[in-house]
Amino acid sequence: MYTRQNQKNLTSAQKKRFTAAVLELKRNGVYDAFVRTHDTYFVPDRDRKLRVGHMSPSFFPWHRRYLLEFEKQLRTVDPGVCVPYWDWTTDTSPVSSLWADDFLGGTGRDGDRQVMTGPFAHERGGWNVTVGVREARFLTRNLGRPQDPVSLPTPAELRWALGDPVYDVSPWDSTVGGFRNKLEGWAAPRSEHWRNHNKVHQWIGGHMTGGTAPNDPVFWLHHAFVDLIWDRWQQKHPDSGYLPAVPPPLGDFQRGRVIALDEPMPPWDVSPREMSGHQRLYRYE
Ligand SMILES: [Cu+2]
Repeated sequence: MYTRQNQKNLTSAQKKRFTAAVLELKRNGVYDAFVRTHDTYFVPDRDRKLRVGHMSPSFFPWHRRYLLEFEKQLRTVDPGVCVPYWDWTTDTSPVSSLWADDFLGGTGRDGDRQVMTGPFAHERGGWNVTVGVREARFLTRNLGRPQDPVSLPTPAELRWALGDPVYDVSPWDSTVGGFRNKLEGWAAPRSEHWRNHNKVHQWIGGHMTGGTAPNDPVFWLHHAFVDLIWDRWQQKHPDSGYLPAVPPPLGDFQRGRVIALDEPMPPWDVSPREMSGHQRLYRYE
């Protein structure tokens, strides 16, 4: 049992241990295997195949397992480390301690968006992007997208998602509401495309906007908060649960494309039911 902390409360020693463990996983090749897995399972609606990681009900349990696997690897490097979370509804500044030189480093520079500060700056030698490389091997960010500003989700926007007592609704994709889609962030009026989780990816910019988003270590802190939000929703709606409870019926367009409560979520042999609680493994503080 261990405790995932709010990143803003970490001591400088804890930050150092976290980034050192991440850098070690990068060095030994484990990190890039995780980036590849995320990219492989980044399957959009338009692809007529199984969607397990995104745009589908198993978004939460799939990422919970994904974070747990990553955290397990971190803890083999340093048993005192776990994934912190970033509450992006309250810690909204592009110059907060999260983006400081002693933690994740800051935004990218003008022009090529290259991150120049912190332990993941390319020039420090420890952070080569190898998966999903377009042209450059350095990490990119564009915090807040100043040339066309986006803002982080507000507490009200998060409450809007948390207030929905229905976990997810047919057709189980990116087009309609339900807590999962409101939080994942595809359900939006035409005037504004992103909500909550997706908006955070857009606010960070650079590598965080694509299927290889875990190239940016802030991915883990973002998704730990998403994982915590799933907890909050469960506490708020104790009589609600994961849907669909059973696979869509024969003839349903989404049959074979989404995961029901007791079906395994590749690449693991674990179901959403088995991932719907974590209290014996870790807690949030
Ligand atoms: Cu994400």
